[in-house]
Amino acid sequence: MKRLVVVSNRVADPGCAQALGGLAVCILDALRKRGGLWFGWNGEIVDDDALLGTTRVKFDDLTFATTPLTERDYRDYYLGFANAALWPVHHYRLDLARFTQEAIDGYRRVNDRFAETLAPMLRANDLVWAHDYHLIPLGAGLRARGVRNRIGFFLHIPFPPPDVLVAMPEHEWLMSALVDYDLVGFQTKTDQANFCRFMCDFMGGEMIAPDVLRVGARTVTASVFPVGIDVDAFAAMAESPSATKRIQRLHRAGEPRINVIGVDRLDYTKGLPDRLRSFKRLLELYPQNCKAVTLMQIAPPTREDVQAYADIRHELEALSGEINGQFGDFDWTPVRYLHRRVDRETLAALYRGSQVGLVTPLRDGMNLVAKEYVVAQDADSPGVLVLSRFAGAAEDLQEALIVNPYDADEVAHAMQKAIVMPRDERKERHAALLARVRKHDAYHWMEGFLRALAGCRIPLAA
Ligand code: ADQ
Repeated sequence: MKRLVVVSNRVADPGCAQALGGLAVCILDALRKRGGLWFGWNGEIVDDDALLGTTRVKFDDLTFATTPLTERDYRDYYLGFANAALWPVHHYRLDLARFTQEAIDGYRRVNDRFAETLAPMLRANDLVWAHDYHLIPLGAGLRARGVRNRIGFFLHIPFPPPDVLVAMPEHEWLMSALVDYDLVGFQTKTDQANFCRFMCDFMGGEMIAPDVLRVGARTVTASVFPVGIDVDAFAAMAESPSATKRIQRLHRAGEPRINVIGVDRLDYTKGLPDRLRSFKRLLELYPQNCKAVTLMQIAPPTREDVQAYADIRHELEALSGEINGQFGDFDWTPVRYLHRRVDRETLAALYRGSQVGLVTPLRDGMNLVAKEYVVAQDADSPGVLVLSRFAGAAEDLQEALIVNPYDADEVAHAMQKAIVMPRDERKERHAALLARVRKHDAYHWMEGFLRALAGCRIPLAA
């Protein structure tokens, strides 16, 4: 089996297994099976270029090679281009995108440095797998340094329609870098189609086989690999005795009959203000829910150095205060908003103790919360998933109640339908959803990608 080299913006800390998300666990598992190397930023920021060394740590049979960023890199590459330009553009939010030359230069600089550091660590037969929008030009940087290995790239976020993408300065440079990979993986068919359309309409590419594009002298495979979760591990957490105790506590605390749950990083793509407005409409359109239904929204802070994130936080706090002020009573708080991280066991228990899972992003690559909610349910009396049509997960999870998150009344009606749904229908929908989540789990995703990458033709020498 070929050695695997994973490159991502952040490298997971293998010493904190409890804190790792499902994807990190599954990548670690693949690395353990094949033996491998994980390379990327260690999360530290230094103020001097002279301190930019690479640290190698061996953990079991794996090597973790990590490097810090300088303050300038953090500002320009990470905050400036990755999070203030690429993230909004890829989520169709040109209105929030900020483009500066410093940010683009910083993005080039860090990708170049990563390629320069990584290239000498590679062996002839390694499979190289780069992750996400922070590292789009990494493959091109490696090729420029003579690396001829199979290199794959997976985009965890959406790929926007060409007309949105062309509004971004330097999009040609950036997108032409993608064809230096042998395999580019997407979450959904929509993303794959947007990519192929862009390559054909704007870069002179042509489809030479299903999923295979020729662009200039390069041939690249573009396929769909929907991300999933570690189903058994998450189900075990939701069914553990400590989870059961937590659920009992949840129901004793405020005595709400029905709990609706939302769990998202506090990000403008997740549609949190629209979600609160939909909940308000639920209380207005179906007043019988007053004192009977609570929305618990867990939204930990993220990227707080970017202005758009501070704005969304204020908006959310104002809206939850407004709803609680207008509808709340001495013995009932309609919206419980927690602005912090929660450990995964508690999260699993909260999902299981909630009759409605509300996952309503305005745009999302996949959305793992939707899958976690399904897996955490008691199959004998499961809750109902209300899912945005703009989450990648909606392409597969068709037995959820699919909604348009921009339409507050539609979401309110769906919530009401979920609240009163007969048990037989809940069981039927849940069984179908669980089968889909199980089929496309984290291992299926990882194995599928690596098999496709290993099967790509070796690039010809220049
Ligand atoms: P994210 O935008 O981070 O991921 P998502 O897929 O929902 O979105 O994953 C979030 C993860 O963080 C979930 O595992 C969730 O349980 C966890 N989480 C959220 N809030 C938490 C809290 N308060 N406490 C603890 N854990 C919390 C990006 C893309 C997605 C894509 C994933 C994976 O934006 O579209 O699905 O990558 O490819």
